[in-house]
Amino acid sequence: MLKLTPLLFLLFSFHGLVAQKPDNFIIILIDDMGAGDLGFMGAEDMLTPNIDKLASEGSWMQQGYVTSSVCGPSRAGLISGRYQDRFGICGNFGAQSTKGFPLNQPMLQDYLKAAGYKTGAIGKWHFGLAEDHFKPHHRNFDYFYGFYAGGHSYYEAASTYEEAKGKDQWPIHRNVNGIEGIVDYKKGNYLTDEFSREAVEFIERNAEEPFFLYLAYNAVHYPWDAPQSYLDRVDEFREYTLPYRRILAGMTLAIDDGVGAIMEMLREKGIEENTAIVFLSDNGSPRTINSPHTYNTGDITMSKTGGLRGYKGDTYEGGIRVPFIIKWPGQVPAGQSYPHPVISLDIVPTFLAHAGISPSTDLDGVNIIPHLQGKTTERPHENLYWRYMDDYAYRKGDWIITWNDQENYMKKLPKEEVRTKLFHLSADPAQKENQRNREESIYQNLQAEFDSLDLCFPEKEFPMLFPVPYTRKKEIFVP
Ligand SMILES: [Ca+2]
Ligand SMILES: [Ca+2]
Repeated sequence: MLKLTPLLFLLFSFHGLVAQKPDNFIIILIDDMGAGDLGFMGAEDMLTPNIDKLASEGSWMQQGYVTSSVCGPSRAGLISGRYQDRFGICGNFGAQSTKGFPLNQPMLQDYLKAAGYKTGAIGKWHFGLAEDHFKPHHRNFDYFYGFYAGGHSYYEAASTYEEAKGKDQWPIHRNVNGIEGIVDYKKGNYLTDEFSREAVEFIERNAEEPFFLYLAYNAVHYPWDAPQSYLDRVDEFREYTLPYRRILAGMTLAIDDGVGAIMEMLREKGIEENTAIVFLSDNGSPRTINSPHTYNTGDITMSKTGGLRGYKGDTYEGGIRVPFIIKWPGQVPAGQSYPHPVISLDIVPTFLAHAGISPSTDLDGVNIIPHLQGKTTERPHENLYWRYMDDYAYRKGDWIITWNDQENYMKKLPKEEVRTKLFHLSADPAQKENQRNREESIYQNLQAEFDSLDLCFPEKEFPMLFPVPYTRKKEIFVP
């Protein structure tokens, strides 16, 4: 009997006997972009014509969440479709860490490569580097161009790890088909432009295949720096009073150019209509230079939260709600702003559903397409969970509870006195009115649901890769 590979099977099962290839998948992940940092989301001082166009040609998520308020855990949730606390990731793998993303937890590319997709990762890896098996060329990425650690200089890269130590100038790798290589990086080249160029070339090379491209810019993360050419263009666009807002605008424009170049290559190759693009940030605005040292909504920092409370590192909305766009011709309505909560966990199940792949484990996300198409008016998620070290949040409907250590270190409150707050997000999206005293039973209900989930993590087949959060398995913050 003829044995079909999963991909061939898919072709026949989805399209009858017409050998039409499945759609391509691109994830464009930005590092530390706030919900107030894009033109179409209301940032009048940001020049983002290509990203704005992407949003107008697709749907953008009014309540687009990620699973963590910092880089590493957020990426782990996105790439697995599961809350990363399930498999022990509740912190960042630093450059010196001996740990990495668990081998027994599938990532999106593991599924897609097995189904015949060409897989490419470009940019920041951040899933571990201490052992070979943590690295992208051993995790089913046919092609990788980028760096393994969490932060990087935009203009310089060393050729050895010894040389790079302490400078965030890690070697830039180009790994092809399982062979690791180090690039002779030309000093002065701007890393954002290099990643864009690599992404465009990956698409050009693989236009005939079904492909998956994971493009993880390290911009607009620290160190904040943009070449003069981008600064000149944003200066032409408008005047900036905050010098770092101007630099951020330049860095953002570089990403926008990259998005434009990717779209152009898709059109040139005639695959724009057959390619899904998800664009999102890994966490909210960082507290940065010019930061107001206040725990409340600032919106005068370099990066802006768009009026949301809190920043990167907080489980307030400003830390976990991000710009989030899906453009997918024929699948996702154009020009829609989708009102219900959507989370990065939904990307894996959405792509796998299209590719006809059944995941080998339960996923926390859902296939978002029927929701975006209006085939169901139900919310994709009734409950959502967040945990980052001591911080946590749990949303049920429009109620959310949240505990944040920022009040410990910013307001100098002893941890024991920092209380969990309750907000109603549709009535109070800026989280100004703590409703806990008025709605104690709602609070108790959400807290109990949060605890019952949180106490199960990590699941028994996974080690805890970071110190157990202080609040887990204790009830010291629950009166
Ligand atoms: Ca980040
Ligand atoms: Ca925090």
